[in-house]
Amino acid sequence: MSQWLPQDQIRDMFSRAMSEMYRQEVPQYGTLIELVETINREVLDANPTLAMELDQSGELARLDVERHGAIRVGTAQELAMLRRLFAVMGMHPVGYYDLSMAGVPVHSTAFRPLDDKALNRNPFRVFTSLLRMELIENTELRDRASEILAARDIFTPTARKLVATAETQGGLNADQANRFVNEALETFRWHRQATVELSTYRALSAEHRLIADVVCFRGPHINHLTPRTLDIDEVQRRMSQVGIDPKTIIEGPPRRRCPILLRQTSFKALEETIDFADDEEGQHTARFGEIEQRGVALTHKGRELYDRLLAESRQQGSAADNDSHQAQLASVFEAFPDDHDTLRREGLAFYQYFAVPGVQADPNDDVEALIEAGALVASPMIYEDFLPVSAAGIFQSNLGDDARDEYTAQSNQAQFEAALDGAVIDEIALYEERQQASLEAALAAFR
Ligand code: OOG
Ligand code: NI
Repeated sequence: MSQWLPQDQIRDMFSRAMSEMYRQEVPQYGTLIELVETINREVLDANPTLAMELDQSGELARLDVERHGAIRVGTAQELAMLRRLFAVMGMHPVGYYDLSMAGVPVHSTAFRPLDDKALNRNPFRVFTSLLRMELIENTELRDRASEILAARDIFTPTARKLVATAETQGGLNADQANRFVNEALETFRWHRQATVELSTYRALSAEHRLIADVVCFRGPHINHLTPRTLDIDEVQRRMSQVGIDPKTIIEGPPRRRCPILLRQTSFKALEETIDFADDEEGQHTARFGEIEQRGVALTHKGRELYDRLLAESRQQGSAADNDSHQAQLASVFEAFPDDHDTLRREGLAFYQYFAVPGVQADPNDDVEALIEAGALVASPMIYEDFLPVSAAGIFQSNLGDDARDEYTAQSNQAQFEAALDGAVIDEIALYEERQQASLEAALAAFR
């Protein structure tokens, strides 16, 4: 046995510590978690088959701990150090999201675990955005922002040291891991004290609220921590009963028999009192709440169909309320097959294959024949990533009415990767690999 604590365990410790910290920082988070847990229990009680399927795929166990958070950083150095810090916990940058086309001057990735075992242990993800400084038009303000960012270190000295230790040793022992979790948490903590005077905050905020949020604080406070629900429509309906006011529409695909990708809703950011460096007091909104429901991951072909139908629905104009929005989406998405056999056969979605114990079969048979014969089961592979259009909707709903039009900048993955000091992993390639590996393992069972 290795003397190092498994990365999966460090990530699990970290995600629990983060949840505890956020519960204390944002009381509504606790209320939301209770509502989601209640509704998840109701769904499972009412659907024993679903409960059994989730149990078999290992998803039931992860449901209660599953969270994603989000942060926004200001410099390449910060992003590159985060990459190293998350790697200690087995989290790696997956996917590239350009949000400038939606009027948000950032591009992003998600740090998350990669393989089946790690995902089932704890799929904790952090959506991480980097401010695109070149999109600040006012050069004086841009220089001021760069100066302010250059003067801060968002990592504690001990966190930096332990990351380096993990890299050279190849891991952390239990005591080091405990310290690492506590020290890493500091980077994500909320700070009521801004690093700048109120006037600087106001000037940055006038350029874009998000710029002020990234630049004016000691660190990239975690701005939401999202639990996963099995029924987002029900959560949306019942949020107001627990005193939470959700955004108007649920982002993503409509409700379906076979959920696909990701549906999300959020509630408005808190108004928080900030102490500025010149002893002035002011208000800032940074933190909000969000809920998500995850469905099956789509192949390139499936994703193209999703993007096309979403665009079609958006062209019909935005609906006034969630019910009409969902009705409009549902009618457009009738063109998207809604049973797993068709989704699989048409190569629209990813599946994990399992050999049914005790059934003899010829491993050279066609996959569909093996499924037909009851030798092989295909279980939907959960989408582990994010959706740029949805993310833009979440950003905008929380930035308020002053959200602006598109930036003309091009998406720039190469620039993002240079800042990250590493490549982002292609999410579709990962699903493909996992699907293929599960099929090979299942077929090997028949030999
Ligand atoms: C991130 C918003 C995107 C999601 O779930 O799509 C996001 C942010 O506001 O920093 O978290
Ligand atoms: Ni989110």
